[in-house]
Amino acid sequence: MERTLSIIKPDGVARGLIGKVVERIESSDFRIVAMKMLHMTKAQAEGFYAVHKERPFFGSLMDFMTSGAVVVMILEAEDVIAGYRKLMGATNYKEAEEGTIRADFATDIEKNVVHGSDSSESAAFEIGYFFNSFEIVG
Ligand code: FUP
Repeated sequence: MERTLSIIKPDGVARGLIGKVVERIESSDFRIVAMKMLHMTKAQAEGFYAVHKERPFFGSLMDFMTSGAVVVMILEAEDVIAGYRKLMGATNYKEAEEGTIRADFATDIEKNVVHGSDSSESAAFEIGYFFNSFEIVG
């Protein structure tokens, strides 16, 4: 069993897409073992995306990720890191495969509705960033 961190980003929450994203996650047999809603501060978003801090889009990404509430979840399943990234589709929604969350709902390379960890190392960091052990169901 593997775990990954999923975020429904501020655009997804503001556009009323929480239910649609959760439906796709559950239909894929990814088990939600933790879930909460929060509004990140600048410092929290900067810590989360620290790997991107030298990238030209970093400032804009920080403004976006702190612009509203997000829903963070831990998903559990076999090969869920790769499986959830497949369900999300490519970062650039124009390159995302048909039927993926980003192909169907994203409006912009930045406002791409969802986040998912890209490796077991980042999943471990990202899960620990948002959740403590008491917030994860067995
Ligand atoms: P992903 O793992 O698919 O979320 O993509 P990255 O980790 O490469 O990028 C993180 C976020 O930065 C993306 F979700 C959107 C934003 N981004 C841009 O705004 N412009 C870019 O050119 C690349 C990424």
